[in-house]
Amino acid sequence: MQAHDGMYIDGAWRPAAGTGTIEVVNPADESVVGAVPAGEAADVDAAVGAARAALPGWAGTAAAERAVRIAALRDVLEARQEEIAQTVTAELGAPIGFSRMVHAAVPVRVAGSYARLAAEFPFEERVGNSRVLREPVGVVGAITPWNYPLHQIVAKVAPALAAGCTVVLKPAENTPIVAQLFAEAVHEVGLPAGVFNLVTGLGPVAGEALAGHADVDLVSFTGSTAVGSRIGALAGGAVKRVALELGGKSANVILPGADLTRAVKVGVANVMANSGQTCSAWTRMLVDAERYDEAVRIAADATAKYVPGDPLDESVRTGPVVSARQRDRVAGYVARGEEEGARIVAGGAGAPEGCERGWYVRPTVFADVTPEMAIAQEEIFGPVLSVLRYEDLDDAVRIANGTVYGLAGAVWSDDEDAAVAFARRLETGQVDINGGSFNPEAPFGGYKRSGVGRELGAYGLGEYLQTKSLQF
Ligand code: TXE
Repeated sequence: MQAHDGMYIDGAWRPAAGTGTIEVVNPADESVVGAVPAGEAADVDAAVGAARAALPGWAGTAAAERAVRIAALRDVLEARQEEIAQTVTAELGAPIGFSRMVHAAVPVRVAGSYARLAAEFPFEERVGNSRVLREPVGVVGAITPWNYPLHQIVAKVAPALAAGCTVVLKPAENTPIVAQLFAEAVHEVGLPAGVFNLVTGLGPVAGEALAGHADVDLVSFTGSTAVGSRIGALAGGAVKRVALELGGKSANVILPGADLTRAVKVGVANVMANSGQTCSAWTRMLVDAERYDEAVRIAADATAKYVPGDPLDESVRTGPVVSARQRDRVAGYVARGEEEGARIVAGGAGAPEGCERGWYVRPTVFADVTPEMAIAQEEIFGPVLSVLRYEDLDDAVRIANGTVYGLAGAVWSDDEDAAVAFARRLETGQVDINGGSFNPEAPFGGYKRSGVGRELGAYGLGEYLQTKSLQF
């Protein structure tokens, strides 16, 4: 796999300040995929300087012209989808079919939506005797995770560019090569030098230097709640804007009368996708006491079909998790669930059969989970589903809202109005009704400790704008 040994700064690949490198390892077989430079504060400084210098030109470029550039970027991402999918599979371990369908395809849709929005968004409006101008916030520091590596990049960079901001990206250390591919795409469409810059590196070094940089106007971060809270504190101290997309522990509430088989099977698929490494995954399934045993049986049967294997095998739906650390984290929670008295009905501890190499875990379902257990409270970030029992709708609301998180969720009912009424009671940023389907323009983000701000669509664009009013 081709990796650049420099940083993309000011429109060119430049040597890194230091000599340190980060090895990128394939989670499926532990082979080394490539190496990227480990950026330091000096690299971040150079990138922020380039972004600052490029800001007046880009902010002053007509929105319609910015839209044309974003549309061109979308086209390059589309043309390079197969290469992107292969790269994500090599770095993350996602099954190749999923990499094509989601990791490579969704960013094309998101970039396309921002090409449209840049052209159509009302950057100016009249409010009574005032003219309200929506102007770019300035230089954006974007820090992204590895779980949907290209999507997370595009969901920050595309709206920032549409708004007229310039960007320095620090991608996750596990998946930096797809970020380099993104920088190549930016280069190919000829965005002015300095509008987009890439610094690869470790979180506590390059990430921290970017988040704390005095000349960054907005930090947009997706990752763990622990790091997000630290970045929020840094930004708050410096009085700069911040957007945080953090963890989740979303509830999939199956109301009495819903199609149980469908709700449970779709619920299992939602948790097992991407080896459970999805912040919005419905990791808690809530079922009424009467149908609880039947739901557990369907969930166990459905999960048994997720047999882990080589992500390059087209028939495999479950790959490894991203790292040895992530595998150990999942194993720790599986052990914890058993200690707490939950009952394993599918999967369990240890590596799956035939997966001696690579960071594989067994897709697991816990029954008899009670709301206070750690496996029902904490984000596991692996293919582990907890099935909980509720007595009535008030109980279901109490359990669903009973964590510090509030990112996503689902409600199933044979009566759509009842499902919507229930969804109104949930403290969460997104709810899928009877399965839902991904809308790249619907606002995405958290209530409570799942984050601050929204991504995607016009709401996501709004994060990168500041408002000025002129009175007449
Ligand atoms: O996340 P980190 P990790 C959750 C999930 C997972 C856990 C740990 O539960 O098990 O987090 O994953 C950069 N200053 N999510 O350790 O560390 C880092 O380099 C500035 C949920 O991978 O938060 C990377 O680019 N930046 C999540 C990014 O932050 C720092 C997706 C995320 O890494 C930094 C990923 C610092 N001090 C993990 N430390 C989601 N919301 O989808 C790290 N980083």
